[in-house]
Formats: sequence, structure tokens, C-alpha cells
Amino acid sequence: MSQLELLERHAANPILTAEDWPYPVNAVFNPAAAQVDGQTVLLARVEDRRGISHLTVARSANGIDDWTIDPTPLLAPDDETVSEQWGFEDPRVVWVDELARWVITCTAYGPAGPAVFLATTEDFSTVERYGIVRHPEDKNAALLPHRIDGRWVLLHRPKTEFGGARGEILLSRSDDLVSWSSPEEVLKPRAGAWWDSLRIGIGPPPLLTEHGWLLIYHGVKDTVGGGIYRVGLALLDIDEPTRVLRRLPTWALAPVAPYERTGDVPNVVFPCGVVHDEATDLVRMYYGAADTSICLATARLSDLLDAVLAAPADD
Ligand code: BMA
Repeated sequence: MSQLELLERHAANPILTAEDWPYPVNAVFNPAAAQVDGQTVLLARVEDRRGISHLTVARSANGIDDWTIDPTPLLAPDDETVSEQWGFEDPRVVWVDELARWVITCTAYGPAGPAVFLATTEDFSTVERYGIVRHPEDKNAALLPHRIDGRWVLLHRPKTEFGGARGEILLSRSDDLVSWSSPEEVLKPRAGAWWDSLRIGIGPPPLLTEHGWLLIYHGVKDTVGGGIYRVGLALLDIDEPTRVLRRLPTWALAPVAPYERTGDVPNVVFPCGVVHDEATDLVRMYYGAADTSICLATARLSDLLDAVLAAPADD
């Protein structure tokens, strides 16, 4: 298996496009993913024909085709609220036993910049808005599914706090999901010519494994032709997720297919959702391709772990 194929594209890609939507939209991409009552639920970022994004649910029995797409958004910007007037983008969802709810973290975009917005849902039919939990500029956030040492842990990408200026992954802790500690460093962009040298951010919420939290992240390289968004893997310590145990040097997925190379933003693969089936060990990673369509790539979790466990620790 070549490194480029650590994650294997599904033959049906792109699995969802703007043409599939029950109402007129420009693009559908960067979906969160969840397995709910035997169905795969995607919470897609939908960019309308003004350029403003909202989040809409699509459901499928096999997670590949035959999608039922809701006719209205689950979460759309409220025109009266300045901090979300330019839309909701790039959701991540995680099931939280303690709250008996799915927690949605997404970007609320307004004139002050991107902020981390939190909402919860029991069934992906209605949402409860918590509101902004991390102020601009901050994005690419996911909550870990349980408290660590009594506190919630949010992975995110602030740009204004100490240490966040380079576009790195940090984490903050909270007793109540309202007030948060100052961010602590998790993973930084590599320097120079590396594929993840400009900035990085989490992809889907990290997957809990016996070896650690498997972190799928996106890395951007700046080139004269614009940024290239690729996908990498790292492994974080279960009890102290600021400790990076391993970091794969090579990327696990890069934009090479025509639908990843060409679109509204070329050369982008951007995962926000992952589902792991314990019975088959199959990981399904859902990602946005070229900010235009929704795609699926798969791997065995054991293969991803073998690859990342063979990698050096981060330096
Ligand atoms: C990032 C985010 C993503 C987007 C990517 C590529 O900054 O805004 O939503 O997919 O850029 O355009």
C-alpha cells in the first residue's frame, strides 16, 4: 500500500454534490459525520448562492448513496446576530455520554472573524444553541467526548492568543463549557518545505483508541499556485492530549483526484467527519473536495494505527 493510499477514495466519489440538494445551493462540503440508529448522518456545510454557509443534515443507510437530505437547514445564521451573519462553517460532531447529546462545534463567521460556536442535538432534527464559546479569531474545534481530570477539553485553532499565531492546534479546558483556560500547545506546523508548514488544524474529532487519540488533521502548504490542503495523522496521549506520541511524516491523503484538484478552491481535501465501525474495523472519513463536493475515503483503523505507531514522536 503506498502512503498516498493510506486512505482509499470511494469509487462513488464525489458522493454528494450541489446537484443532489433539494434546494438551490452553490456547494456542499466539509461535513461532520455521525452514526445514529444504524444510519450515517452527515451535517454538511452548504454554501448558498450569496456565499453564506449553513448546516444541513443528510442521512443514508450505507453512508455511501441513497441519501435523504433535509429540505431545511439544521443550523442557519440568524440575520440579527452580527457574529454569525456570514454563516456557519465546518462542523464537527461528537457523542457525549454525560450530556446524552451530540455536541456540534462549528465556525460562526462575522465581521470580527471566525469564532467557535457550540450547539447540541439529540437527534439531528432540532438543535439547542449554546452560542460562541471561543471568540475570534478561532476555528477548527472539537470537544473530546469525556472530561479529563474533571474538565472538558476542546481542541481548537485560536489565532490571537499567545502561541497561536502560526496556525497551530491548541487545547483549552473548562468545568462548564462556558469559561475556558488559556490554550495549551498540542501540534505545530512543521517548518520550511514540509506539506504542513503554513498552518494546521484538526480534521474530525479525534478517535479514541487503545494506543491514544488518533488525530486526523489538515495541513496547508503555501505555494506560488496557492495553498495545498492535505491530511495527516498524529497520536495523542489519552490522559494528557497535549502529549504528542507519534506524528506521521508523510500525508495520508492529498488532492490528486480531478474533483479534489478542481473546484471553487482547487487542491483541497478537508475532512471534518469520521465514523468507525467496531465490527469491521472500517474507518469512513468524510471530507470536502475543492470546497465543492462531499467525498468518502476509507481505511482499517488497525492500518492507520500501524502506520502512525511506526512514525517518530513529534519533536
Ligand atoms: C479553510 C476553511 C475551510 C476550507 C479551506 C479551503 O480555511 O475555511 O472551510 O475548506 O480553508 O478553502
